[in-house]
Amino acid sequence: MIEKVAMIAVIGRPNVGKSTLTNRLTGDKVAIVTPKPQTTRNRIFGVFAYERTQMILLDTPGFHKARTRLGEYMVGIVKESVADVDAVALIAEPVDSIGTQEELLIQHIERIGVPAVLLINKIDTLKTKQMLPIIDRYSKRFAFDAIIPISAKSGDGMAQLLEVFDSFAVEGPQLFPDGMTTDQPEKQIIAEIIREKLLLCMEREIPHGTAVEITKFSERVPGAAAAGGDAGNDVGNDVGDVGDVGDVGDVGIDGFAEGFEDGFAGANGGDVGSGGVIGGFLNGNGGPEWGDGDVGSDIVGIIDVDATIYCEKASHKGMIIGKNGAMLKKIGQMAREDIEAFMGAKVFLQTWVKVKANWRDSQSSIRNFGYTSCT
Ligand SMILES: Nc1nc2c(ncn2[C@@H]2O[C@H](COP(=O)(O)OP(=O)(O)OP(=O)(O)O)[C@@H](O)[C@H]2O)c(=O)[nH]1
Ligand SMILES: [Mg+2]
Repeated sequence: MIEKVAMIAVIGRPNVGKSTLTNRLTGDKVAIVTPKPQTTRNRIFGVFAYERTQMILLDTPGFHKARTRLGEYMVGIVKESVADVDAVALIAEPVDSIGTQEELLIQHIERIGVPAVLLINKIDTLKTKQMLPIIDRYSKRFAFDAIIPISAKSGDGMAQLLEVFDSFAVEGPQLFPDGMTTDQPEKQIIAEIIREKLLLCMEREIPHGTAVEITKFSERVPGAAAAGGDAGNDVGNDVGDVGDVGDVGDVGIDGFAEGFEDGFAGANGGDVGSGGVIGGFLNGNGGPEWGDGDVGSDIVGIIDVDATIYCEKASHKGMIIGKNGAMLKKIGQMAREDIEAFMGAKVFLQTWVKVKANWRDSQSSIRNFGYTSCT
């Protein structure tokens, strides 16, 4: 029986493990995780019950010196989140110095006057005695309510952390229904899965300049006549349509279909220029991380997903597509496996790549891609 709620903003520089911690405590993969900084772009709720408390973690983008309007948006989300919660969990790398980003965040916490705990993450990477100078340095800088060494990866320190988080809970009814682990809509989670694969597969600035838009998300009725053939026709038509858009627009679009043989066979009707349409079978057993549908739905049929990947330069587009479409195929396969595991259903995924120059500095593009303020 939930009687209390604790809203805790998880903040810190990029790559410290905010999303890893949010996923671990939530027990679901609500946020994507990669070894690259600036993975998270939006505020993501991770919801779970701890004893009689509903815990609502606000996973936030990494705090950094913004160089684009998207960066400014991300930093704004962090500041907004801090102002909105019962407590803040500042996560830091286990290093014996307070970095610029940590210092700026501590100053922000001081300004807002919100209770704060410091989580020193990744302690699996160092020896216990190396912890003491780190704790000492931070405790001299700011009166944190607690300083807890943790490993979001291994789970060390979670029991203590949960007790401390619970101490910030306030009386009140639960804000999310039982079993709901995030506020992210399915379409958004699917777009994020594709972005995760882009971050994992692409190097340097390329993945940071990508955004993913889901343009179709629909369920085929199970057992409906000629489902595969329909899919094929759909694919062929869609591909043709997209080709037209490419002709009219500034740059062409190259597409790739990933799914079932039936759909693939039909997909050959499309005409999309160099990228073409490539299809294939996959085992569909899914990645281990995307859970069993707690966050997803109970769809039992086949789900058609069309996704457009936007990047910033024609050269980036070429690299995302890869030789003979090999890279886009790999990204599509990896994403489809995870989307299937998340949705608990078969997925027919088509991906397209389009260039939108400097979109990260365009307010309207940023908004169109779903990066809109959460308040
Ligand atoms: N060794 C170790 N690695 C960790 C731990 N926690 C997270 N990581 C790794 O650190 C990297 C970044 O993790 P994320 O959870 O994406 O970090 P983040 O703070 O959300 O990053 P942004 O969204 O970019 O701000 C990933 O490669 C994680 O596997 C930990 O406790 N130990
Ligand atoms: Mg993150």
